[in-house]
Amino acid sequence: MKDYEVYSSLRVPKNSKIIIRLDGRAFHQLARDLELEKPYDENFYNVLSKVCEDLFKEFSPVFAYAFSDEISLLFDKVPFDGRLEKIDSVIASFAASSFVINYGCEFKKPPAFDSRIIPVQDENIFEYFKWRQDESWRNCINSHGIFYLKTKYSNTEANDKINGMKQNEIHELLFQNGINLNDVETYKKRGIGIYRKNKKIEGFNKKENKYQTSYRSYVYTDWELPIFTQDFFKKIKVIG
Ligand SMILES: Nc1nc2c(ncn2[C@@H]2O[C@H](COP(=O)(O)OP(=O)(O)OP(=O)(O)O)[C@@H](O)[C@H]2O)c(=O)[nH]1
Ligand SMILES: [Mg+2]
Repeated sequence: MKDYEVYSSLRVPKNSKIIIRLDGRAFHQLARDLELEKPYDENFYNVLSKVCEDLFKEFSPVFAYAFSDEISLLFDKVPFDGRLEKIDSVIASFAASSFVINYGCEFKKPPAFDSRIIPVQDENIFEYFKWRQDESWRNCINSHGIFYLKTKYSNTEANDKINGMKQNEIHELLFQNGINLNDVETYKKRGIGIYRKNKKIEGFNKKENKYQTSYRSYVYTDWELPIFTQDFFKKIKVIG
C-alpha cells in the first residue's frame, strides 16, 4: 500500500533556502463571522503576530513577514528533511491551531491556512519580500479606499468604482477627503516582521571571577518595519 503514497517522495533540494507562504482560507468570510474592524482590525493583527511568534519558536525560521491573512517564513535550513508534504501540512496546521488558541474565541468554522514552498537563492530574498511588501501597500490603499467608498455608495457601486481606479487615484481621493495614508500606522502599510535580535547580558563569571558581557538572542516582532532594502536583510543577518 505504501506504493500508493505517490507524492511522499517529493523533496525540497536540501541545500536550498526556502520560503513557506501561508494564506488564510476564506478569511473574507472569517472576517465577517468575527466582525473584524474595517479596514484594519488591530486584534486580528495581534493574533497574526502571535502565530508568527509560535511558528518562530517551534520551527526556527530566520525571518517571518505577515500582512492581511498571509505569513511568509524564510528558512535557511530546510525542515523535515525536505519532505514537501510534511512541511506544507505540519506548518499550515500548526499555524491554524495557533490562530485558534491565540484568538481564544468561538469560530463558526474551523480556520485553515494553505501553504506553498518557494525555493530561493540569497539574491532573490530581498526581491521576494519587496514583492510581498508592495502587495501590503496595495492592500492598504485598496482596503482604505473601499472602506471610504462604501460610506458614500452601495457595496456594488463602491466595488465597481474601486475596480476602475488606479492606486494613485485612490490615494488622491482619500487625501481629498481628509485621509492621509502616509499617516496611518506603519504595520498597516508595511506589514510586520519577526526576526532574532541580540540582548546584552551583564553577568558575573564565577570561574574567571569577573564581570562579563554576553549576548543572547530573542524573537523580536517589528511593528515599525522600514521599506525593505537589501541593507535591511543584511542588518538583521538574513543575507550575508
Ligand atoms: N475586516 C478585516 N478583514 C481583513 C483584515 N485582514 C484581512 N482581512 C480579510 O482577509 C481577506 C484576505 O484576502 P484573500 O486571502 O485574498 O481572501 P480569502 O477570503 O482568504 O480567500 P482565499 O485565500 O482564496 O481562500 C481580505 O479580503 C479581508 O476580507 C482586517 O484587518 N480587517
Ligand atoms: Mg486568504
